[in-house]
Amino acid sequence: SLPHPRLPRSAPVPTFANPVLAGSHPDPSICRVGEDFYLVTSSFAYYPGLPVFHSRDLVSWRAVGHVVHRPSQVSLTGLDVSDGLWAATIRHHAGTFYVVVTLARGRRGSTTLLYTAADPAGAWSDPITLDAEGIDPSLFFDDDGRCWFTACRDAAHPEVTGPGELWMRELDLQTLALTGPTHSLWYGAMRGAWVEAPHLYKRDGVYYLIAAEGGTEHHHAVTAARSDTVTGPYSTDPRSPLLTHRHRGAAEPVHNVGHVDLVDTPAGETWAVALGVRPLEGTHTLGREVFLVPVEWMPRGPVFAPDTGRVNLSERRPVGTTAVGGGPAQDGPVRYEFRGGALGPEWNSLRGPVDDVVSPGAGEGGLTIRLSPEPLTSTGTPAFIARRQQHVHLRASTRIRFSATAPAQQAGLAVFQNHARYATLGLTVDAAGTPQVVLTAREAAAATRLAAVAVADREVVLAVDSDESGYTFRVDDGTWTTLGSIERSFFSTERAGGFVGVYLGLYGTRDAEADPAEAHVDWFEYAPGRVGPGQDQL
Ligand code: 6LW
Repeated sequence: SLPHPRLPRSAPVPTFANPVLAGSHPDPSICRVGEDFYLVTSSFAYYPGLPVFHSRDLVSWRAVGHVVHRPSQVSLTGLDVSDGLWAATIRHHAGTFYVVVTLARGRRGSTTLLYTAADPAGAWSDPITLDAEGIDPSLFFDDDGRCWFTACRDAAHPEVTGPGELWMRELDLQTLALTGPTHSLWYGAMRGAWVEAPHLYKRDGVYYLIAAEGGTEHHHAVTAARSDTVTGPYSTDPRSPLLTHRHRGAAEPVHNVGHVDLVDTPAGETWAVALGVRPLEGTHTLGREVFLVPVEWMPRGPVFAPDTGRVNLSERRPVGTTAVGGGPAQDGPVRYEFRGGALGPEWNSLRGPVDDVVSPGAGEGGLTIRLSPEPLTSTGTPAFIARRQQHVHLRASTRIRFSATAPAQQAGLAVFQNHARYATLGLTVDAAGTPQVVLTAREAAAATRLAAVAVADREVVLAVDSDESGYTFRVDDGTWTTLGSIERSFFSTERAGGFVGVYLGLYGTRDAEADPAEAHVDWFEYAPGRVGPGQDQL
C-alpha cells in the first residue's frame, strides 16, 4: 500500500523552498554526525575545490570550508572548467571524515582521490590516489566496520549491453588502499542509459544500491538494486526509475532530477539530496542545484517523495530539526567590501589560488587586482575571482578604480559560463588614452566587441542586471549608460555544454606586452530581485 501523509491535511504543514542550495552545486553528497549534517558538491576547475556545507535542519546550509584548499592537494591547471573535481562522496566513520572524488580530464575520469579530515571545516589531508577507474566514487561503511568502495566505469562484460557498470572493492582503512577482488555489482535498470552515481545503504539487513541513469540532463533518473550480501548479486528494483522528471513537460519548474544521496535524521526520517535544474524556456543558467526530497522506506525499498512523486519547489520541512540560525540569507543583497584580508568561502578562482594577483585589503577593505597576461580563455589561473549566480533576477555591481594606460589593459565585471563563453564589462582606455568601458562577448575563438562608451572618470560603477530574457550591462560615471544586453540562453549550460552554471566575478587582464597595472575594487554587490524601471537611474 502507499504510505500515508504524515500529517492531516488540515494541519498547517511547515514548508521550505527548494532548491536548498541554489546556483552551481551539482552532485550533492551528504552525511550526518549526531545532529550535524555535512554536504559536499562538485566544483570542477574552480578553486578552492569541493565546498563543504553544514546544516542542522537540512534546509539552511552554511559553507564551512573546502576539501581542496591547498594547491598541493590537486592540480587543476590545464583543465576545462567542466573537468576537474567531479561528484565527491562524503562519509563519516569513527571520528574521521572521508571524501572520495574523481579528477576528470577530457570529460572522463582520470584519477580517484581520497581525502580525510577530523574536522569537516578542515584542514583536509593531502590526497591518496586510489587504484580505481571510472567516475562517481562512493564509500559504504558496513556494521562490521568494513568499508566498501563503489564507482562506475565502462562496462567490460561481454554479455552486457549498455555503457556502464557499477563495481566494488574493499577499502582497507589501515592502509587506505583498495584491496581484495573487484566485484561487478550492476549494469543499471534501464540498459543503454549510462549508470552512474552509485551510493550503497543498508536497511533492515538489506543492501540497497541507488544510482543515477540516463545522463545528467533531461533523462536523468534515480534507479535501484538490492542484495542480501554486500558484494552482490544485486537484483534490479523493478519500480525503477524511483524518481525522475524525464516524463514531465515544459511547465515543470524542476528538471534533470537525479544523482541522489540519502541521509537519516535524528528523528528517524530519511531525506535525499538530489541534483536538479530550473530551466526557463528550455535553458538554464544557474547550474545544477541541490533539492531536498522526502524519502519513505517501504519493504521493497525507498519511496521518493511519497506524497507527490516529484521534486517540489515547496516541500514540507523535515520533522524535529531546527536551523542553526545566523546562516546567510539566500535571498538578501550582499555587499562585499573585502575587509579582513581574506575572501569569503563563496569566492572562487580558476584552477589555483590568486593570492599573487588578487589582494583583499586588510583594514580599509577593497580589493587590489594586479592585471595578469593570463586571459580568461586560458586553462591556467587568470586574475579572476567569481561567485555563483544563484538567482535569475539580480543586479551585480562593483565600484572600480583603474587608470589604464593602454587599451590592452582591462579590469571589470565578468559574467562567466566557461573559458570559451563569457562576457566582460571592462574599464580601459581607447587608443587616445580616454577612459572607456567596453562590453565584449566571448564565444569559442571569437571575441565580439558589442559596445564601448567613453566615461568621464577613471572610477565607475559597473553593473549587470539579469532577468529571464538576458543580461544588461551598464556603467555609472555620474550618469547611467546602458551598453547592451546579451540573451540569457547565451550563458546557458545547454548552449555551452559541460556541467557548470554562471559565475559572476571580477577580473583584470592585459596583453603580455602591456605594462603591469593595478585596479582597485571598492565593493562588489550581489542584489537578488527584479531590477525595477528607473532603478538604473540610481
Ligand atoms: C558526474 C555525474 C554527473 O560525475 O555529472 O549528474 C558528472 N551526474 O555523476 C559531473 O558532475
